[in-house]
Amino acid sequence: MRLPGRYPAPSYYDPNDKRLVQIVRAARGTQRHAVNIVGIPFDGAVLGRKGARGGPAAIRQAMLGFSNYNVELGVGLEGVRVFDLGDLAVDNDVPKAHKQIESEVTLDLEGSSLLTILGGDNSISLPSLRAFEEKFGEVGLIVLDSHFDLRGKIGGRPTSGSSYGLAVDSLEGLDPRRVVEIGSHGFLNSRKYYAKAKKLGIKTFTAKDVSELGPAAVAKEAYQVASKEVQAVYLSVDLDAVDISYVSGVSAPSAGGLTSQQLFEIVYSVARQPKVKCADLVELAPSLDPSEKSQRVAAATLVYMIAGFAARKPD
Ligand SMILES: [Mn+2]
Repeated sequence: MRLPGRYPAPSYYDPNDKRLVQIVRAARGTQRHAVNIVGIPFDGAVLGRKGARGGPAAIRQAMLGFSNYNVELGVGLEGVRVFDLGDLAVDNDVPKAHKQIESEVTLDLEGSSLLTILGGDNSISLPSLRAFEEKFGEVGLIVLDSHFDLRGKIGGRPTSGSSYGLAVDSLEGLDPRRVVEIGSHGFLNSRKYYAKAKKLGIKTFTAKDVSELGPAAVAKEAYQVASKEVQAVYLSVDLDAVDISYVSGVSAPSAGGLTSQQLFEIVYSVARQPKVKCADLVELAPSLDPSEKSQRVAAATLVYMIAGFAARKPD
């Protein structure tokens, strides 16, 4: 079952400045050659502070702040097809919820389109990746996150910190040498999980690497690694990759993270690539940030995903 996604109405009408929310249309099923948006308001597996179930609604609300043209990129969104498939109604129980997510996301994946999934806690990336692998076979993965999220199950259950660990352990189509993790920094990870990443052959870029190499170079190399010899790449964005000064409304805010501009540049560059067929955006917990800054950064991230798709060269 799905509940329709709701967008606010613009407070004014200017024929020279159509707002982005006026481009988004509701749809019952996934559309071809389009950006399809689905929400998963679920935070039953979060390890720290809850609130991510409010993410999809808050992101849609914050979409009101955007127009359809980007001066820096020279990219317009007037011609892009954007459809909202609504929010999944999922069980509170983690294993049940994950089964539901896996079967629903399977329905929404489509080779000519970009499916954007609004979380929800980071645990939803695991069933989404499972659906992705079932649909496309051998796949690659690019992650933006302050944490490696390479844990195993805790208490027999997946958590918001285990998605990529369980994915590389259990998905045959996901070779860890096609996994790239961008954004680790500070005292936020353990030596053991870093060693696990290295042992598995996961490519890592720290937040410092992003500053030194530049977001565009990191995005380019990440895509080369993740897309090698596969037809489909999944992009997973944990909003806690961004520094706490921009994003405090997440379960685990991070001091010393990426700037929002760095995140946008990487997301845009990756979303432009033809093999990227699904992107999730997780961990926004709007109740933890009354200033509403975090949801604006999250919504802008979604807009850069849409812009990346709009800027793709026709096949
Ligand atoms: Mn995470």
